[in-house]
Amino acid sequence: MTLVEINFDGIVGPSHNYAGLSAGNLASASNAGAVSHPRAAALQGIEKMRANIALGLTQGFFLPHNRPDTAWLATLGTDADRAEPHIGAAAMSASAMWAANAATVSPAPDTEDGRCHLTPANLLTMPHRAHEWPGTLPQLRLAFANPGFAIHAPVPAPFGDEGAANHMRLCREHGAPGVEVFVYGIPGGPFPARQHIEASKAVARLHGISNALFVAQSAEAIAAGAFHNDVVAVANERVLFTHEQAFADKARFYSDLTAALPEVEIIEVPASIISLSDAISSYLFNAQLITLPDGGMALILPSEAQDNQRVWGWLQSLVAGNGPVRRLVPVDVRESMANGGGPACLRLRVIADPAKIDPRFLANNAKLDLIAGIVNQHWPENIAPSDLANPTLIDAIVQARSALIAALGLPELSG
Ligand code: SUG
Repeated sequence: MTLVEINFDGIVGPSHNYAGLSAGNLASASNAGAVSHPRAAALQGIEKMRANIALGLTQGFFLPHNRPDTAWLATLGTDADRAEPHIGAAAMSASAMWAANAATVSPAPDTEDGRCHLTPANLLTMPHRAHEWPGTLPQLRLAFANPGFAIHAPVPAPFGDEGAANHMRLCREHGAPGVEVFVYGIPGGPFPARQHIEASKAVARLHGISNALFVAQSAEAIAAGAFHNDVVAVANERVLFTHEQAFADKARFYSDLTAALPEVEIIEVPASIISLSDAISSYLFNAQLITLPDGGMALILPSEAQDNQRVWGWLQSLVAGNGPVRRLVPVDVRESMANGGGPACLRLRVIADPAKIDPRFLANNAKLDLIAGIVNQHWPENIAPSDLANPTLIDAIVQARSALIAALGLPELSG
C-alpha cells in the first residue's frame, strides 16, 4: 500500500463574495462590501491545482456546496427571497472553498484501528460556516467510501471545531506513525476562539489517536488576527514552520514535540524580524509546506508574501541555507486571500493510497480543463454584496453548480 499526501482543494463556488461575515478575520472585515470576482477566483484555484500537479503532487478537489442553502434557510423558517440580509448572505457564502476547515484527518498509521479517520468540522462559531458540514459530509462519504476510511459525524454543539486548520501532524515521513497536534484557543480576547479544547479532545478520542498533543494558541496571535492556527504555523513530515508567537507556551510545546518525535526540526520565525502583523497580512505561514518527489521541501505561498520585503527577504535566506525548505512557489489566490484564505486554507491534506479514493474527486490536467470550461461558461464575473438576493444571480449560481456536477458525473451531490 502506497500512502501519499493528497491535497483536496475546495473549488471556489459561483457565489464567492465579500459580505464581511468573519469577525476576527481581518481580510474579511476590511474587504466587506467589495465587489468579488467568482470566475477569476475559481480560475485562480484551478491554476494552483495545476501548479501542484506540475510539482509532481497528487491532487484532489471538493465541490462547491448548494448555494443559497435553501435547506438551512427552511430550518430558519425563511427562504432566499425573504431572509434578512445577514441571513441571506450567510446562506450564499462560498466559504466551503476553504477545505482546510472541511474536516480533521488522522491517517491510518496514527490510529488504533489502522483506518484513516475523518471528522467534518462543525464550524459553529461563524453562522455562515455552521451550515457547511451537511454539504461536506456527503462528499467525504462518497470520496472516502472505501472501508479503509472511517467518516464520523461532526462534534456536537457547543464545542467549536474548525478542522485541519487547527491540527498539525508531524512524522518521520508521511507513511510513518505521527504525532498529531491539536491547537485550541482560549476565550477571553477581542475575537472568538473558534477551536475549543473539548472538540479537539473529542476528535482525538474518536479517531483513536495514541500520540496526541493539545496546545493552546497564544492570545496575542488570535488578537492579531490569527483566527486559525494555520495562519501562524504549518507542519510537514518532521518540520514545524512557525511564528515565535503562535503558541501560548512554546517552550513546553517544543519540548513535548521533541520528546514525541526526536528528529523534529522547528523553524521558528522571530517576531523581531517578522511581526505578527506582517505574518498575518502576508500569510507566509498559510503556505502549503510540501515534500517534493525528489525529497526536498517547498513552500507554496500566496503572492502577497512576495510583496512584503521583510517577509520575502527572510524566506529567501531560508531557502539559501542548508535547511529542509529548498523552494518557494508563489501562487496567485488573491480573490480568496481577500476573504482571509491562503493556499493552505484552500486545501485538505489526506495521507492515503490514491487507489482507494473515488476517482471522481481526483484531478489531472484534462479534468481541470473541463472544470475551467464550466467556470468560464457559468461562473458570474462579479458579485457585489447588494446583489446577493437578486433572483437572476441566484438562478445563475444554482445552474452553475448543476453544470459542474453533471460534467464531473457526481449526480449524488445534486439537490
Ligand atoms: O473562516 N473566511 C474564512 C477564511 C477561512 C480560512 N481558512 C483557514 N485559515 N484554514 C473564515 O474566516 C469570509 C467570509 C465572508 O466574510 O464573507 C470567511 O468565511
